[in-house]
Amino acid sequence: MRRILRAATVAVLIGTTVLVTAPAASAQELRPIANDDTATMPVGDHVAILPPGVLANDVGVEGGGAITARLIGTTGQGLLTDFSASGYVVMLDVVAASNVNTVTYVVDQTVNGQVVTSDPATLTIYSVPDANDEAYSAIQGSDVVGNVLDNDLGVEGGGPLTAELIGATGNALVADFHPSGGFVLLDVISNSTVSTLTYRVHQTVDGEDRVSAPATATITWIPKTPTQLEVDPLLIKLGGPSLIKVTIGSVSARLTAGNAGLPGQTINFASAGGVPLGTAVTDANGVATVTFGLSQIVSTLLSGGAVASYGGSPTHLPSYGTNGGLIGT
Ligand SMILES: [Ca+2]
Ligand SMILES: [Ca+2]
Ligand SMILES: [Ca+2]
Repeated sequence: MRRILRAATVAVLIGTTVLVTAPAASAQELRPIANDDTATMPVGDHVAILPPGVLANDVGVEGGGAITARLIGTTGQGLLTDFSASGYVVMLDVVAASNVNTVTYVVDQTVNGQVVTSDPATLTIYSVPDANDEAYSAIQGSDVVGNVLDNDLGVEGGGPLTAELIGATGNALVADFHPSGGFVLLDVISNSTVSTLTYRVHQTVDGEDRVSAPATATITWIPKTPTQLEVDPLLIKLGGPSLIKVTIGSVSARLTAGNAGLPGQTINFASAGGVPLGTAVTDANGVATVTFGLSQIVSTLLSGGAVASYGGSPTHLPSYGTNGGLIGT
């Protein structure tokens, strides 16, 4: 009697109307009830359903022992690597081409000293797009352009992937976030440290909208203040074999933050005596070079070397005078 009432409750939960009549239940009719389950698996990835797993919505006979799950069979291309009595299920999509996999199981339970078994139930695992995190970096005050879908994977045979922004953190302005996955972030206040964009991926598969788990793009903003600004003696070159014949020369400075060059930054060059040598913008390697003429060379030599500075404050080389000097032979 109790068991029948519980069965009716479950049926109502899944939206079916059941008329409960009340036959006298014999001991043999007291069996656990296994209810179907669904789960999603990122294509090319895996799904793990932690205990109670498939048993979470299953019903044991009251007064009986613990219910346990027992595998009957599977369909689909996914590789079932774990199926335990606790209801724990792990499936891998080793072929990265799954669409729908099923795992059929029954529930066993000891009731009145006898093991009784439910009717089979099926866990249906739908493959969904695999959204993966990614990382970008950009210099403070600049912008970063990227595409969150670049490293994401769709279900084979499904429609195109589209990205849906579900959250953003940080000071940078999200100037664009397009369903194609493309985004533009602007560090308009030039002091961002980290920005994140959290999104999910949609794909139409078999006429259904399959939705990925959320993934996050993390943008690390590199401080504009360089951690290192150096004039490399090897980068200081004069155009002739001797001082007398020098007509032109150049000096370079390398701007770095961490281990990376800082491209696109303006470096000011001057002699130590304050005579400007010019300005130059760092290249992809963070190196800026100015070329200067004879009078500047003389001035530079007389005042003891070249100095590079960066930003609004005169960031003179801490190593000036050793590796900051102008070298000429
Ligand atoms: Ca179940
Ligand atoms: Ca991604
Ligand atoms: Ca993944």
